[in-house]
Amino acid sequence: MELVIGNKNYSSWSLRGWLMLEAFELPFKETRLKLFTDEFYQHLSQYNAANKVPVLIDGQVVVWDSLAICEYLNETQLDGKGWPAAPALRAQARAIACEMHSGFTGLRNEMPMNCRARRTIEPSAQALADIQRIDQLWSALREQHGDQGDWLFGDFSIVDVMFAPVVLRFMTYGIKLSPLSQQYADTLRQHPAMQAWLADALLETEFVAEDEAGEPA
Ligand SMILES: N[C@@H](CCC(=O)N[C@@H](CS)C(=O)NCC(=O)O)C(=O)O
Repeated sequence: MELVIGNKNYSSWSLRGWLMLEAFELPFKETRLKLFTDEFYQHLSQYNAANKVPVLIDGQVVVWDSLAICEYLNETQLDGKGWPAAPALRAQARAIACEMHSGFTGLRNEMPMNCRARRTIEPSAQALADIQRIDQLWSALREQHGDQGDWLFGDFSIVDVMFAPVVLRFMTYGIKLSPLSQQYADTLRQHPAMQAWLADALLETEFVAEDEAGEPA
């Protein structure tokens, strides 16, 4: 398999596809493109007109969306182990992953992922509501599943993959969380795959103006 991604410092959607492969120890070749360059769009145009990363290529199969990549790998490589086993928990996990995939626009717009930076911002009411919702979700899930493992549903799952960039956004903008949520954020940030991503991100030198926000902390 091959995964095409953008800059590790900035590309939050790429991190999801990449973490799914790395955390579940699935072998793949990584192709990293520089976001928003001519080379980026030229390379992506060979797959389809969506022109976005991440893209997973598995033989004749091309999957060009982070959540669809997680689902594809769950079905083809993991025998369903990417989600909780019980149908009720699986439905809840999917709802949360979809909420992350399609929502939290205040947070996403105002706090772009920027691994190397440490910034302060004044979040809008919408971004504050997003932060509060995520904090409540994480705390409630950790309270519910804390005795079954370190992750939101006990075992590591696609839900943790979906929230990985949020953990890095909170790190960059110094967002304060409740104790259980902070503990979870620290655990996810310390995951060896996340540490490897961060190490690579810190070696990058490209500056993407549209993904820079806030004042130096
Ligand atoms: N829904 C997509 C979103 C992917 C996305 O927006 N990727 C950004 C990079 S982080 C991108 O490729 N942007 C290029 C562009 O918008 O031209 C997913 O989940 O993969």
